[in-house]
Amino acid sequence: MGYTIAQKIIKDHLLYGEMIKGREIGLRIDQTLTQDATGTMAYLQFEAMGIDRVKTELSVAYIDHNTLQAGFENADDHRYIQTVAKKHGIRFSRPGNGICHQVHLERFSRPGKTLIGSDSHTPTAGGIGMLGFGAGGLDVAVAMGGGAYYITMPRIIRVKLTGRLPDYVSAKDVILEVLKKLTVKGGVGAVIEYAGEGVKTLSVPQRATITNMGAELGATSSIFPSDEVTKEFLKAQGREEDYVELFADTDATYDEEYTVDLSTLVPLTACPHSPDNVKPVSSLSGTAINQVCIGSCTNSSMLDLLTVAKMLKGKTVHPNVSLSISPGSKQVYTMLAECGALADLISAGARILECACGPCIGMGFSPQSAGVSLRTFNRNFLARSGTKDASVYLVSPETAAASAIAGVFTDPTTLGQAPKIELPTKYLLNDNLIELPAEPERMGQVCVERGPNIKPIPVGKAPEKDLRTTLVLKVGDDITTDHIMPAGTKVLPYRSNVPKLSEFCFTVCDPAFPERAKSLGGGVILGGANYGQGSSREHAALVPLYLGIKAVVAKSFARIHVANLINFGIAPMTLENADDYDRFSQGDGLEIVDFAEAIRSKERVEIINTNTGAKANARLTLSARQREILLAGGLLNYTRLKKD
Ligand code: MIC
Ligand code: SF4
Repeated sequence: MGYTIAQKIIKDHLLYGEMIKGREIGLRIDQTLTQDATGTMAYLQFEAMGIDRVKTELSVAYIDHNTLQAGFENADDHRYIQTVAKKHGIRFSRPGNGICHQVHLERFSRPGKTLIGSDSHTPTAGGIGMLGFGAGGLDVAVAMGGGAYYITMPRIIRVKLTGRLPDYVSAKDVILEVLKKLTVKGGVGAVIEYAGEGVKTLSVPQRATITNMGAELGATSSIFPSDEVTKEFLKAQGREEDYVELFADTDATYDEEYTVDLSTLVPLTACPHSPDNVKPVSSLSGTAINQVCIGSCTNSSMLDLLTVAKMLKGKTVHPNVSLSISPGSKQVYTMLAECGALADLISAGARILECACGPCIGMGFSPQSAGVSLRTFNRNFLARSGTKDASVYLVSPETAAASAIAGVFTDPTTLGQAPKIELPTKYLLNDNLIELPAEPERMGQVCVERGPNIKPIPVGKAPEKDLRTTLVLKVGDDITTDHIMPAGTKVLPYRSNVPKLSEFCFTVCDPAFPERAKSLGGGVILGGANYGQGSSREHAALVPLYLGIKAVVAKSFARIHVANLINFGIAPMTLENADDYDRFSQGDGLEIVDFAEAIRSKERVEIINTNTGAKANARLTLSARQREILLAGGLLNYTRLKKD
């Protein structure tokens, strides 16, 4: 039987386990990346492991998220990451060099290799045929130390692309179409593989837009074949030698298959507050808008911004609209400047932001009260923009530009013929903002600088024999990590200060939660379906740990978050019968007899509501390794125990 693309890469990197769907497997990781909002924690954990030098082929630390420096905190964290990277063999992409996924795609991604990153959009690299996974910082730290990265052997969903995109319809519309079909839960446990004749018509940056938003499907990863188009891109990036051809075998089999005919697609938008709430742009035509943001790791490539520049040339952004543009990388930014496109953007009235995540993570550019914001980003979760009552719509760069000029939702296909954009056959190559690490013999001379904002990391404890506690919070379906641990200008500076960060935990849902959890000494959280979707931020587990959360019971969990919970010693338990959710109310007393023993050896536990006497069964779907981690009180303790 033949292999799919992902299966081939997995087979080449398999360290533990068997390639049987649903079983846990351990993979050798070739490359890692971190960004600054998760990186500080990842490197603190790497240091705690006591390993001198990274063991990967390549590890890169990017500074792209926390670039608004309203106090000393972010700047201190950047300095810490710069020095720790220099000491331990990690390349450092300086602030100003661009968004991690865009820069990695341009300069380091390699078909056929594995990559994990402490950021959920790491599968962006699938656009070049690399198998990328978003992971918690601790998992990245372990991989940097040469340890395996564990995932559940995925099922494979094949999305066959046929035809060619019409004028003004773009890669963003392809992934929005897939999100409409599969929803934010449809990719759970799966790798999405793109195939078919339509693949050839898409450039690598377009493919990367599609794999990037596979994260929004809940997918483990997404990947395209590595073909002539990939080769051309690598050649234009001066890296032709990194090319390897990679296709699925013709007799490979798939768990699910879908076809998307590119030629029938229309401009789409994801309406508030979920990336799968997709409608045609035309259905909103004429609706007034206040803000447009173009950029993010999804849509900030040369292709995207050249298209926008052509559409804005000689025009003026509508007076009711504020337009921001954040180029994805220094390469993109410099090339836009050199070819004059930047001047076209500036003169149309675009507010040019630095090449970083910016408004995508709520770092400035929050919309006005009850504002309507069109963004080329990948997430429109409630409050993520920094304005809780704003309505954020996800759109393509083409829809964004057309609407920015008109001041109302505008379907760009109504504009007639689209501008023709030629992608460069040679990109501007200058890696001067990527600092190399110290030579191994000099690493002892590097002094790691730590600011006062870096506070000790909470460490988990072994589970209690019997768990008697309180249901400290009950929440609904599709809770994102932005609900659990919000980001934005006010909160992000505290990513290395868990006590301070804890004041913001779950406040989007319930402002009283942090105080209540503290006064009760913690407890259990009850969630609905797809609990923990979105970002890879391990703070969404680390902070609940600090607040005393012992277990999370939910109807179902998102992949990265469940791994983070286990890494920090919080037991994830899945309700056997989703209706039992209704048998529990916030504030109820809970009891799980023989809790520790259940974690050691049982598949299920009985949860007793000590207020009402109601009972519910919950599954402990854990591998033997995960059980040991929970029994040790988390992965750091487990790794230390293994070392001794
Ligand atoms: C995001 O898009 O939500 C982030 C910010 O990039 C996160 C990482 C983080 O929270 O630091 C992600 O996607 O993992
Ligand atoms: Fe940055 Fe936004 Fe991409 Fe996250 S999704 S890495 S915040 S640009």
